[in-house]
Amino acid sequence: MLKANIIEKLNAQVNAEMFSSNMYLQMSAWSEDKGLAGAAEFFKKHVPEELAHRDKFIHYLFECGASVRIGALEAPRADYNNLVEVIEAAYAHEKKVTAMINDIANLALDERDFNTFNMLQWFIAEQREEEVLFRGILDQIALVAFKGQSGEAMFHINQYLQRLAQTL
Ligand code: OFO
Repeated sequence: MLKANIIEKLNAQVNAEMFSSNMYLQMSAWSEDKGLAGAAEFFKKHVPEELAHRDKFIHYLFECGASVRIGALEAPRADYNNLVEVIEAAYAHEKKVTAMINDIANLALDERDFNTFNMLQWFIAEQREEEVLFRGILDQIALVAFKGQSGEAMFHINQYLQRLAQTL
């Protein structure tokens, strides 16, 4: 039996994962608009991944006999000045999600809810991977001195994202 405060946080996380999915879909659409097919593919790969995260939380709530409450979703940011800004926004978002997951883990420990704490281990590892992924892209961006300008560096990063998309 889950405590009400844990159920509330898990339901909030269900919404957060749906927001993440929409955010990546919007980032993919932005990239498509700019002719960045590699970036568009890379971001699109994250869309079902985030929905799979949502489903893991929903499944856990069901397993525990708790109710699922879907809330309203904010529209994700649609306008960016360049691709560097998009990647930075994705990285910042993943760091925010990591903080949310850590917050639930912290509460689970406070409540001695070891099942929830155990379930969250998968997400803690996943968030580490997500942060490593985006930090790695930002490293490549620095390496080719890409600051969002059109030209060789942008071509390079778009291709790099295309290759990364194949590995996701
Ligand atoms: Fe991108 O990990 Fe879920 O939100």
